[in-house]
Amino acid sequence: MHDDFTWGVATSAYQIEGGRFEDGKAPSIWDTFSDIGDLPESGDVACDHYHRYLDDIALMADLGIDAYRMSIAWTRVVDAAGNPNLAGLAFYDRIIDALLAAGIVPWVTLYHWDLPQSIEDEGGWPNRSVVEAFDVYAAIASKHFGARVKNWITINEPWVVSMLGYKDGVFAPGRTSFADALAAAHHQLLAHGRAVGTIRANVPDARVGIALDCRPCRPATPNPDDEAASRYFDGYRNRWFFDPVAGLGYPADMLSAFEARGHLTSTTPEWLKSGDLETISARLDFLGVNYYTSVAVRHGHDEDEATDVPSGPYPPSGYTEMGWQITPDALHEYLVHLHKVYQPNSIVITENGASFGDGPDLTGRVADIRRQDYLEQHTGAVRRAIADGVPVDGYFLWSFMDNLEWTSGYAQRFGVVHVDHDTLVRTPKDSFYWYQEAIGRARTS
Ligand code: IFM
Repeated sequence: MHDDFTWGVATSAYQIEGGRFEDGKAPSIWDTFSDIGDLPESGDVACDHYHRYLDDIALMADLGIDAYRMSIAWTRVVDAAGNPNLAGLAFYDRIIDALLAAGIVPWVTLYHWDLPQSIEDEGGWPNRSVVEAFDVYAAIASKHFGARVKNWITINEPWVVSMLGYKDGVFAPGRTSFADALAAAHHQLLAHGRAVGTIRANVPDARVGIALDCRPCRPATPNPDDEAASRYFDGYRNRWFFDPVAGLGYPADMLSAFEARGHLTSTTPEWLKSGDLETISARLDFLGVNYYTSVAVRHGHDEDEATDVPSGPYPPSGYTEMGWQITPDALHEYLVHLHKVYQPNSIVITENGASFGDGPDLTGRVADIRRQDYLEQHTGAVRRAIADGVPVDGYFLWSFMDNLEWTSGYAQRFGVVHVDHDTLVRTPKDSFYWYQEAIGRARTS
């Protein structure tokens, strides 16, 4: 790893902040979803980072990271009329100032799933007017924080927002139309492209990227039906996002497949306007990649993630408690693939990590050996990709601390810091010390 390689940890606003009613925060779609849905827990208090951020930043300093990837809650900093909310901006001022004072570089994500409810009420991501609203937000945030924040991520995991939120209805806002999900995907990518220009206009030395989630896949068997299913899954899950961002437009095979399945009325969708693809493929300073697992795809399962395929192409070395296969080789292979096909000038792993439920033993120690193994294997995969010539320039571990894992509540624990969700006491896990040492070793090697 080169000297400028960035080692960091990542979180997102709704998953850690709490402070739902503080300082004029407006409701987001996740506030609504937790109010009306059948969720185990809400983010109303979460890790109470809203009030405990100084303690959390002190732990981050102890961890020895270069950078902290956080998200801003749109609903804290912009009011329903599109004007800045000064009290909300001041909360992030305090965090950013504390990070900088601790020698930690802030990387700010603008959108990590918490759409203002007022915008959802006007149609949400499927309605093109969201692009303008996002640009107003990006302008407010980049003008306000740009002197101190140079690293910007526009949107996190647009596949999840579109498909789980608007097609499957299992995430906020809980809608179930494939056609709307495709429009939601397009408008997120368009909002991303517009925001790249807006951020650069306000922060001339900004480094801007997007965080795309990926699920590398292979056919479960050489059977042509499995091969076709895998090709479709790859298009639906990965290429639909990576291709347009890289300037290749929407994949032609998927436009036809979506039309054939009735998700689009034509291969020239009505939401695709002249100039959109140019906006979406704005030059990036880095491509953010979130990687957790890979899948083997079977015929009949080309839109789901069947994890029970016994002998997939990437034999898993185990499973995390999300039920996800542990397949570090797929990360290595996918990084090589991204480099070859899309040639980004820089790749940053914007998320990677694992859910394991280990808690403190009688001495207070959290011996989360499985997470250490996972991290060791995946940072090893990143090293191998770099040795193969892939320009990976950073790695953000998901997550700094146990937090609200969306509809799974607090039961799934991704943190290197354990959080007791009754007392909110933080306890660094063994993986925290493993990461601290790994960063130290990388700096001196
Ligand atoms: O917790 C999430 C995060 O919000 C987005 N990426 C995947 C993580 C683990 O599921």
